[in-house]
Amino acid sequence: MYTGGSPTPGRPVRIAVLTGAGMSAESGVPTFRDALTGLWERFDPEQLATERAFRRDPALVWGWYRWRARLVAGAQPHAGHRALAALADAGHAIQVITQNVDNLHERAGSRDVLHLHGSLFSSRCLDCGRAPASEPILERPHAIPADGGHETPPACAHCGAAIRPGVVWFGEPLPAAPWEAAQAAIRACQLLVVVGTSGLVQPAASLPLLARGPSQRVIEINPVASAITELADEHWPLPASTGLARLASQLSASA
Ligand code: BV8
Ligand code: ZN
Repeated sequence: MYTGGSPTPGRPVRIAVLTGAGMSAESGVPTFRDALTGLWERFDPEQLATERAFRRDPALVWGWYRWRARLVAGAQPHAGHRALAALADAGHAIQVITQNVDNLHERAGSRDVLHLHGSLFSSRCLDCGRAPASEPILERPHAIPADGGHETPPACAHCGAAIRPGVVWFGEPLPAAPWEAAQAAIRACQLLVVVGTSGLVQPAASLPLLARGPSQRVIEINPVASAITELADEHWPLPASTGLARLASQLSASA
């Protein structure tokens, strides 16, 4: 039961929501570790999601992201994504902060989503950093690669280097603006809801520590315990869609 931050009935609640790969699972988007099937099965995600892997075999890594982007394009936001968008429409001050690189929060109607780990849909040049004229990650022809994986990345029109996915790879710093804004939102929130993350990837996993103020509460929504659970005031052992729908109904009841 949300009994936190004692918002005044009828007054909007300041809510920060930190989501991980589990938030997209019910939309059919595999979690980060599940996204290694077929050609990529033999790889460790922490080895593949790196600049080093891309420089070593650009077609293997670009092919992996193209495959993941196709999965996202074919997926739909679920009731949990829509519940978050509805809470904002109902006047609550909601800041969605995601570790995910998909666009499901935006497609459900959430605005100003903070992407701590970048996005599949913001490719840029590996060397000069320029964005291509049009986003190539979903460009046709989807000539599905013969081996189901390798696809040569396009070349930068400016310098000729390879175009890379617009995600944050392991060993790369998080983008400063979303990172700063996420910390500020969590420090200022009355309620932090952590959804679908194992809490293993730093520095994102340290964010819940900023919501330990006396009038703040942390609720975790995850079918199983995670590294976040011990930091949370409440752990709801529920999938994201059910947990967020329940939160929305409790908040509208208290309004
Ligand atoms: C950095 C984009 C420094 C790419 C990603 C040793 C110790 C500590 C840290 C480190 C270390 N060695 C290295 C590090 C740092 C490293 C790190 O944390 N490594 C970990 C693995 C040990 N971090 C970094 O490298 C970061 N950068 O530190 O830079 C720096 C500073 C200055 C200058 C230079 C460098 C960058 C990290 C970002 C990496 N990029 N994504 C891509 O997507 O391909 S992270 C990637 O993995 C995802 O984005 C995601 O964030 C993460 C996976 O985590 P989760 O989201 O939690 O997903 P997971 O599958 O683990 O868990 C899913 C959960 O959902 C589960 O709990 C499950 O129970 C639950 N679930 C399932 N179904 C549902 C559900 N929940 C609800 N409903 C359901 N239906
Ligand atoms: Zn370039």
